[in-house]
Amino acid sequence: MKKGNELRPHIGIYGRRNYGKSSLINKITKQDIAIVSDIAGTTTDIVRKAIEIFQIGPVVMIDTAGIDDIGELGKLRVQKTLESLDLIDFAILLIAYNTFDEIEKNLITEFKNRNIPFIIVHNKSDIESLSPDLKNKLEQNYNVPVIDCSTKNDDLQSLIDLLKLYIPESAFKTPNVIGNIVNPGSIVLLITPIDSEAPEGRLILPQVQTIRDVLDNDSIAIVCKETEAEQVIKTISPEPSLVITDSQVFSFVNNIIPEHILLTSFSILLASKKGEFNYYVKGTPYIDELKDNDKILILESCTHEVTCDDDIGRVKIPRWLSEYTGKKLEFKIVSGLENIKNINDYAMVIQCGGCVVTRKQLELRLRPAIDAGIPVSNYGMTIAYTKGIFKRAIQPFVKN
Ligand SMILES: Nc1nc2c(ncn2[C@@H]2O[C@H](COP(=O)(O)OP(=O)(O)OP(=O)(O)O)[C@@H](O)[C@H]2O)c(=O)[nH]1
Ligand SMILES: [Mg+2]
Repeated sequence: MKKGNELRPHIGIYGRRNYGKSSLINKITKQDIAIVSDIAGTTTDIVRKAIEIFQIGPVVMIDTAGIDDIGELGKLRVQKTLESLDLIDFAILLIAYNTFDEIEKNLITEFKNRNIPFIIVHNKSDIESLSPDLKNKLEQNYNVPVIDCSTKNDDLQSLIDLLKLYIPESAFKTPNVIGNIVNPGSIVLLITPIDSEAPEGRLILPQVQTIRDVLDNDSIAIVCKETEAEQVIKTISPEPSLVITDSQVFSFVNNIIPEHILLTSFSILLASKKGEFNYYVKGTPYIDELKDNDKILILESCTHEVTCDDDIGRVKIPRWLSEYTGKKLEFKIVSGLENIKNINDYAMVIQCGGCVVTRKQLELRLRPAIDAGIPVSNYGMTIAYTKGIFKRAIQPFVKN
């Protein structure tokens, strides 16, 4: 499935066929986005729509196929619906006709397994309103709000108010880590090589996001290529408090930036915004333990033509890791949300910066590896490690 809109909370709607999931999406978005019909199984594919909810801001709504679908194709649809749980920050469980049994219970178990907050919406109240007994029972059992509505008659304002209240702030606010490192007014020097692999006419997403973070922190961003970096360092006054470089020129930049100036890379910065920073810090030194024939799983989150330099995961990291360890290593690259099979076969997992995915998505992506006790690292930290500058590169994020 295509990803993107990494800063928007993703809200998924789940429930049985024909209960009004698509109607609900249309009502919330005030648009005819999803096909609605009285034939059960109308929605067969995941439908995503970026919308703006007043006071929450931009979100992505995800409509899914009914969780009770049957037959060969139906089972595949249910599987797709369950896979979409790895994308979302918040779920709406839609019920109707006061029906709540194993199907709904299992869905809630799936939400809970992934720490997905949710609310329960009883629809079609114009046909049968939510019984006070069921409402009480659900509210007590699950400790979540349960509301009654009709997508046919109601304006759903109370649902939108609930969403505002219940969507966790962490789903739409990414921490501004620059603010934890430097004071407002400080100069931050960003080093971005422009070589043949750089995308034509633009900067890649992690660089753009970092510039925005620097500005949000009322700091000053100076951007140059590595070829001008030494000159910039010598001429600007006061000197930069922090230098953020593209990992690929880490060694070079490490040599020209005086030791007392903090230095890190775009992807390590990203790892501290989202992802599993502490696990990466713990997992990266495992590089020294790698043995011949160990398998390394490289996870890249994006369709790279959009954002990243795919060469890093596919060519450079394998090369640098092999050179550094002197071992014969095997690499497997998995992109996007492609299924990861046999996680226990891997000695180590290395994740990209994840600039196009939400924090939650990255967290869920790495969970199987972390649960299996497999060391995880990320692109920036792995590169820093193989270049002997790991300690310096994570120093800005280590609390003294
Ligand atoms: N009376 C009444 N009918 C509704 C309500 N909400 C939806 N419907 C009708 O229920 C039928 C199914 O609605 P959909 O929105 O397509 O349901 P869905 O859950 O998306 O169904 P699938 O895509 O098949 O899983 C349509 O005929 C809707 O018009 C409601 O609140 N009241
Ligand atoms: Mg539908």
